[in-house]
Amino acid sequence: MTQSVVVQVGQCGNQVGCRFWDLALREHAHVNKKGLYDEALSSFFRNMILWKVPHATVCAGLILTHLNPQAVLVDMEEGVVNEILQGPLREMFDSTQLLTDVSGSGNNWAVGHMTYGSAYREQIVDKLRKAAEHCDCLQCFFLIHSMGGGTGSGLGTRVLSLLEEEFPEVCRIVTSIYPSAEDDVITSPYNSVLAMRELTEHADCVLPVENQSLVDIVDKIKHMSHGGKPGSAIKRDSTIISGQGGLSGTEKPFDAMNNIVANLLLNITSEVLLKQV
Ligand SMILES: Nc1nc2c(ncn2[C@@H]2O[C@H](COP(=O)(O)OP(=O)(O)OP(=O)(O)O)[C@@H](O)[C@H]2O)c(=O)[nH]1
Ligand SMILES: [Mg+2]
Repeated sequence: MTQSVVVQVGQCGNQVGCRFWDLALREHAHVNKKGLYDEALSSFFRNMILWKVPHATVCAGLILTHLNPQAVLVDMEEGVVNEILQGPLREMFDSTQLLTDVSGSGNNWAVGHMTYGSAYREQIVDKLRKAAEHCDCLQCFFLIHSMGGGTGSGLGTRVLSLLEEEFPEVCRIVTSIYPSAEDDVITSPYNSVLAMRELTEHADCVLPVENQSLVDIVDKIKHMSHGGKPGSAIKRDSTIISGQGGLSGTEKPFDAMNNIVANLLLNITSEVLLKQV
């Protein structure tokens, strides 16, 4: 069975990443009602008790204990990662998977790419290697980041080139969130262009997502679910845009948009996550 590692960089990367983990668990729980740890789940999560038993092999039928997402969380501000550590997913991550600084990249690609990229190079490589070592057969890295923010665009693309350097044979799939025309980050067009060049050089596959399109889709779905269109098939608490019933608790401003991206990622990986069911 192959495994994937998710690398979430910057505010946007981490917020989208969390929606992904939340929805992945809900999706899997929906089809695996007995709560068993199976091979499908092992492609994205480690079952911690199992992994503490020497020579244990992953096999279907084991009870879920403590799940640990195969992820590395990087942000040069602490806020979002701290929020994750105080939220419903807090039990899942451990400190070896996290890398934060305090001041952020100030929406500046160069600060993320050059300053933090150089300062944290060793630590990032170390965390990526640790995540890779936990996998029997590492197939893919999923990088999630924004093109508009300094950390997401700058450090995110630096992480991408480090992945290529360290794991040239492992596939790199990047989910890049592009800014909308009304983006409040004034430098986002510059950051996006600089990051785009790096993507063309170092990514195997890029899934570009435009924030404006997400806003439009959320508006449309909300309109339909509130009876805007007769015969609408979208439920009010549909997981397409809503985190209701999930681990997220109260909805934050970007949640509905991020749920769409998380759904997109789940659809790509569903073959892996649901293979066993
Ligand atoms: N879809 C979506 N877009 C986001 C989210 N958070 C921020 N953005 C967008 O991402 C861009 C800003 O990037 P951030 O990810 O906030 O910045 P960062 O990577 O943390 O970088 P610095 O704050 O400069 O260190 C803007 O275009 C925002 O609209 C999110 O959770 N979802
Ligand atoms: Mg930030």
